[in-house]
This record gives sequence, C-alpha cells and structure tokens, in this order.
Amino acid sequence: MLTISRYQEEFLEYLKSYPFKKEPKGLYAPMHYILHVGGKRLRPVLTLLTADIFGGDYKKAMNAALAVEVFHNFTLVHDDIMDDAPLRRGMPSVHEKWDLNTGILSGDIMLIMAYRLFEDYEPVLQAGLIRLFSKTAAEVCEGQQYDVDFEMRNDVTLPEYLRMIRYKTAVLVGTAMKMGALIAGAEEWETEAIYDFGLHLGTAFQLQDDYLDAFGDAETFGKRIGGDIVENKKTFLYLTALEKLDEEDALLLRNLYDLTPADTEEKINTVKDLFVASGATELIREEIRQHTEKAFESIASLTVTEEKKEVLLEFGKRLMNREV
Ligand code: DMA
Ligand code: MG
Ligand code: MG
Ligand code: MG
Repeated sequence: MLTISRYQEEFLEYLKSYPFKKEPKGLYAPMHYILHVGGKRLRPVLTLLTADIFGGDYKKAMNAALAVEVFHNFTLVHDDIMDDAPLRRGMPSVHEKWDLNTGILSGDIMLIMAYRLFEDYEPVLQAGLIRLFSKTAAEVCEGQQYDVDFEMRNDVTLPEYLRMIRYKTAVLVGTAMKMGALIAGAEEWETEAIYDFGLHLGTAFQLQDDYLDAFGDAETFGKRIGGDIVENKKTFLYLTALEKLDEEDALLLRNLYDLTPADTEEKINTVKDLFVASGATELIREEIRQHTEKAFESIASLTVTEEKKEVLLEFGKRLMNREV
C-alpha cells in the first residue's frame, strides 16, 4: 500500500507522460489545459487505491484511473457550459478561454479518449470495465440533465435532489472504485460493497460541494462563490431552508429564485443569510456526516485487513472536511 499522496504523484507522472497527442493543438488543446491545470485527482486515486486494497497491481489500474479522470474532466467542461461558470480550478473555464463550440467538441473528444484507454485490457476484463463505464456515463449525463431541469422547477423534493446527485456525481465515485476492484479480480460481492462505499462517499462529496459553493473561500475553492444561487440550483441548502423557514421568509427565498433580481450580489447575500437562519447549514453538516457513516458501514463486512479499511476511513474523513 502507498500513501494517498504517493498514489497522487504516481498518477500525475503517468498523466504527464501519456501521449494523448504529442502536440496539443485544436480540440486537444483544451483537453491538455484542463487535465493539467490541477484538481484533486480524487477519482483516479480511488481506482488505484482500490486495486491495491484487493491485492491487485495498482499499475495495471493506471489506464482505468486515467479513463475515469478524463471522463470526469469531460463532464466538467460541459458542466461549466451548462452552469454558465466562468472559473474552474482558479482558471477560466474552457468555454471562457476558447468558445462555446470548442467547449462542446473538446468535451466530446475527451469522452472518446476516455473509452480508448480501455483498449489494452484483456478481452473479458475490458468488456466488464466498458460495460460498467457506459452505464455510469449514461447515468452521469442523465443526472446533469436533471440538475439543469431543476433550475426551472419549483416543486423539486429532497428525495429528487438526492437521486439527482447520486446520478451526476456519486455513481462515478462508486465506479472509480469498482473498476479498481474488478482489475484486482475481487469477488463480486466485494466489488458491490466498494461501489456502495463510493456511492455514499460521492453523495457526501456533492453535498459538501454544494455547501462550499455558497460558503467556501473563493481563492481555495477555485470556482465562483454563489454560482449555484445565481443559477437557481435546487440544492440541499435551498430545499431544506424552504422547509424550515416560516411562511414569510420561505416566500422571500422562493421569490429570490423565481423572480431573479437584477442585483446578483444582493441575491447571493440574502439567500445565504436565509440558509444560515433556517438552520440548513447545520442540517447539511449532519447529512454529510450520515452519508460518510453509511459509507463506512458498507465496507464493514469486507475481509481486507483493518489497516486497509483504515486508509478508506481516513480518506472519507478527509473528504468530509475538505475546503477545496
Ligand atoms: C457536478 O455538479 C457534477 C458533474 C457531473 C460535473 P456541479 O455543477 O456542482 O459541479 P461544480 O461545482 O464542480 O461545477
Ligand atoms: Mg457546475
Ligand atoms: Mg452542474
Ligand atoms: Mg458545485
């Protein structure tokens, strides 16, 4: 077993040396830009780590880890178009730096490149990995569509929101880990247990992302603070606040979303005040804690060593308290 930061370093080395295109030009330039500009490398690290946990060779999982990371970056390029987001990782988002068409097509190229990364796996394993990957890719796109559909709807429920984030975010975290387990040749029930772990962790991760979108530090977060509020995203904070506020304040919050006032900064500040006053900021911490707990429960029955489980627990705890 390596330390988390060591997996990260090994992955970055591999990414740097991978010959997607020797000279990043045209549609490959944005791909190069977004892949190297930074990011937490959370998902690929999880793939490598899981391969190791189940007794496999993490180096064999490198291409799958890269596929997961390239796919994730494809979703980010398109996500920033869908969310009208100017910043990503502290840099202009791809469609801001280039243009809309380049954003769309370079995203598409990344999706294609992600699939190509499975070419070197032996046929049976390859088929399994691609089957899982395709299912997940379709779910992520579906989740992303719900996310934007919800902007226009004012009857979104909390269960609908939780289902939406499971699709857009959590399934890829589960899949990143399940791929590592498949590559290591783990038993089927083990691959399912680790997938569940990833699902819960991914859910906690997105809840924290939504929290940071309103209350994070702009410099560290690298994205525009308040973007979700500006875009009328129906997040846990919004839905819980609506439920907890008295009638008058709930109407105020609803109107700030429905009527989209001209003064964006004022909208952001008033909405944030309402999130705090309603107790939603406390409740989201509790929700994050519960999903992290459920993640831990999913791996309780695994027969891997306690030391290995500890690495997963540490990882979960770190994510729960992240600022980036
Ligand atoms: C993230 O939703 C989901 C995907 C699949 C990119 P988001 O818009 O909250 O992500 P971010 O905050 O990174 O823009
Ligand atoms: Mg976004
Ligand atoms: Mg989005
Ligand atoms: Mg977000």
